[in-house]
Amino acid sequence: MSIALAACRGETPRASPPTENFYAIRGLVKGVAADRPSVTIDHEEIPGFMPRMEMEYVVADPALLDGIEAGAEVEGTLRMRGRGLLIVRLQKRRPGSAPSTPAG
Ligand SMILES: [Cu+2]
Repeated sequence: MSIALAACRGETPRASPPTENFYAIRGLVKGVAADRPSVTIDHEEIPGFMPRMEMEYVVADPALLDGIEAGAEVEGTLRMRGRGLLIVRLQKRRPGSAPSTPAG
């Protein structure tokens, strides 16, 4: 049994990381928790991924929360790796600015 498993797994020894997907996220900040660090966002629909909802997202770096406070309109990038969600980019939206390109 263990031999069969080993053979199966040994087929391709390359260490491929879990699939990563990136999504643009936009919404209104409801709260910031610098100690986690995380941000709660009432976000717009993320097409093909999530309906509009309010939820807490962990951020990749506490520095991403600099200048972000409740009530701020923000946009950013959400990374989905395996089943882990992480905000890897976050910035305030400037009033009247054109929508940013998805490429960021
Ligand atoms: Cu969500």
